[in-house]
Amino acid sequence: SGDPEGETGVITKAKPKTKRPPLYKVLLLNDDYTPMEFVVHVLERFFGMSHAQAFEIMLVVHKKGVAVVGVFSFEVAETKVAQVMDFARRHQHPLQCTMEKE
Ligand code: TYC
Repeated sequence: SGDPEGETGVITKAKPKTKRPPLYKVLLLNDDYTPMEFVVHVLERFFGMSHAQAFEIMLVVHKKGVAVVGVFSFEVAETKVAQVMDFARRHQHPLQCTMEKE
């Protein structure tokens, strides 16, 4: 409480601004060519999912076109996207992974 600005007569409260960093959704996109088992493997390997979890999310992407596979800090999201894109490219699959601010 108090009136740190003075003069206005309006009671204000000084709030320590602890702005936390924004989070980023990592998205996996469907395509017609990447094998389902490859996508399941990607989700297990890079997103720490169980086989059952990975299969479930893979099917969501397959049916709906896209799904959020994780939410991370900018740096971690960027790394995940790069890892998935590199792994897909090395195996010559067109799998696409991207990120967007939450
Ligand atoms: N649609 C692919 C198929 O039928 C499977 C697939 C699922 C591809 C998820 C990409 O992110 C993806 N083989």
